[in-house]
Amino acid sequence: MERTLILVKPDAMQRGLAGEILSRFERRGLRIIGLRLLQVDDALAKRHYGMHEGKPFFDGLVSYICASPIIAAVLEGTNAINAARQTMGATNPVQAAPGTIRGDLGIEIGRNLVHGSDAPESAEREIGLFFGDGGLAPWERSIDRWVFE
Ligand code: DAT
Ligand code: MG
Repeated sequence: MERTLILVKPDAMQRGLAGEILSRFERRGLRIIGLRLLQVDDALAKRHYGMHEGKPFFDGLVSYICASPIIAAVLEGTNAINAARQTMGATNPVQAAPGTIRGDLGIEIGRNLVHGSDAPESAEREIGLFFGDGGLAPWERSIDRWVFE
């Protein structure tokens, strides 16, 4: 069982695609154990995207993620990190496979709809950034057994 951090980015929020995007993860079998709507500020954006500092697209990336309220979600499931990234599709929507979120809903690399953690260490770090003050509600196994076991 693994956890991953998902962000529904401002372009998806502005286009009214939040439900569609969360629904695709849900239908895949990933459980929502944390969910919040928030406005990312410059400081949080720079921490979240710290590994990209110095790259030519960094400033644009930071202002993009701050452009409107976003949804942050923690998803849990078997191989949740890789499962979510498969459902998201490749970073550049033009290269993302049809059937993926980015492949079906986008065309611009700078407006690629969704973020997902890329490794267990980044998932832990990113979940801490967005849910460090709590707010996770892991399901009781007695409840989820009916669907997932
Ligand atoms: P991903 O979001 O698939 O994990 P990443 O971590 O390499 O991709 O990059 C973070 C974000 O930065 C990505 O979602 C979109 C933006 N980005 C990456 N490469 C870019 C590029 N060459 N030009 C513009 N934006 C880019
Ligand atoms: Mg990444």
